[in-house]
Amino acid sequence: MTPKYRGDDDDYLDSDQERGRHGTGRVAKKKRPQTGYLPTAEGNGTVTEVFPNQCKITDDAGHEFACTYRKAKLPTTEVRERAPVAVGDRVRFEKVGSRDGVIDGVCERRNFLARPAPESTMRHTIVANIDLLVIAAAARSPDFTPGLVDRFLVAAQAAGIAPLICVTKLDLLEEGAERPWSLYRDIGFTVIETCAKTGTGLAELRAALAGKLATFCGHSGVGKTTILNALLGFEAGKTGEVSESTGKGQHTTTGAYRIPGTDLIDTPGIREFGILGVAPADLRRYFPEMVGLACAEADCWHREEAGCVAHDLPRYGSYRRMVESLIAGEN
Ligand SMILES: Nc1nc2c(ncn2[C@@H]2O[C@H](COP(=O)(O)OP(=O)(O)OP(=O)(O)O)[C@@H](O)[C@H]2O)c(=O)[nH]1
Ligand SMILES: [Mg+2]
Ligand SMILES: [Zn+2]
Repeated sequence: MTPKYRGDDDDYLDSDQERGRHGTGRVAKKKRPQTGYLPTAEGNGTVTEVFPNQCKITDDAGHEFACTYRKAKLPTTEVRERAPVAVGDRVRFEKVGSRDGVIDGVCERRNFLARPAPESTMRHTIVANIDLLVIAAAARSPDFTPGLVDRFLVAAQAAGIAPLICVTKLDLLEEGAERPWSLYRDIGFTVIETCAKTGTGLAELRAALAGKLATFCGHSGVGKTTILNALLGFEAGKTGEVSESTGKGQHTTTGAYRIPGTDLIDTPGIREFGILGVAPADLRRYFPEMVGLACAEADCWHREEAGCVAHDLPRYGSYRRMVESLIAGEN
């Protein structure tokens, strides 16, 4: 396989080289038709890891292949994808020898989680065909960041993927300290408090994951890989210290990958998560606490309308920032 890009940025396509090549700006507005996906039954392998020019596939017998792409046969999408496939994609591939292959078809996706690739006009599909998005956020080091959690929650719901909030590093929380994540439980989301060091919450997390293809996402350094290692009881991936000077993780995991022999997908920490494919008018549907509010206007967008009763909700600021940026055509 080609060596993985080992930059210190979010992941390989966040690198300067890619920035220069594709320019800056927003996700392309121009839509290309989305055609060419195969029926799921025509697949004979599943993508477990994606590299710049090839990917890793596991066939239905559990054998691994390093695959390149027969590009002319792959689907075209409404926006340019930064890679022809994503982890979790069901594909049709032709074997070349016992360890290599060529992908000549991608099957329809049941769902997918995507964001605008940073500083480019491309879409970055992080994973496809998953059952559960585990949104990892640390209680401390780095501090709990509701903004990113809210964005992942919106993206998961919009994609039809069940979200679960996994609070990590409970051992670092001072006694009696506030738990800002309780709010999410009150709203109705599943929240599990965990600690990889002491084992707190691991049984509960394991039960929630059972039988599901789950993806762990969140900021760098929150302990995604550490908790996956703890759940599995072996070192599935490398972990790295949180920087003392910045209080942030150091982007230890550099690409999304499915841990061999498991239903668990680890992803690299991301700095920000832009929302794609959500119309401003639909955003309120993904804030369950806003559904059924008794605002004066029946179709209230919860902005400056008279008689709006959403302004006192704890996540109002987060909603408002997101809806304004969607209206402005940002994400
Ligand atoms: N005290 C404490 N430290 C933890 C816990 N879980 C993880 N850490 C530490 O947090 C640091 C970051 O852990 P990683 O698992 O590498 O974090 P990550 O989310 O995978 O980070 P990226 O791969 O960069 O996205 C490591 O030094 C871990 O030892 C925990 O439960 N308690
Ligand atoms: Mg990691
Ligand atoms: Zn309102």
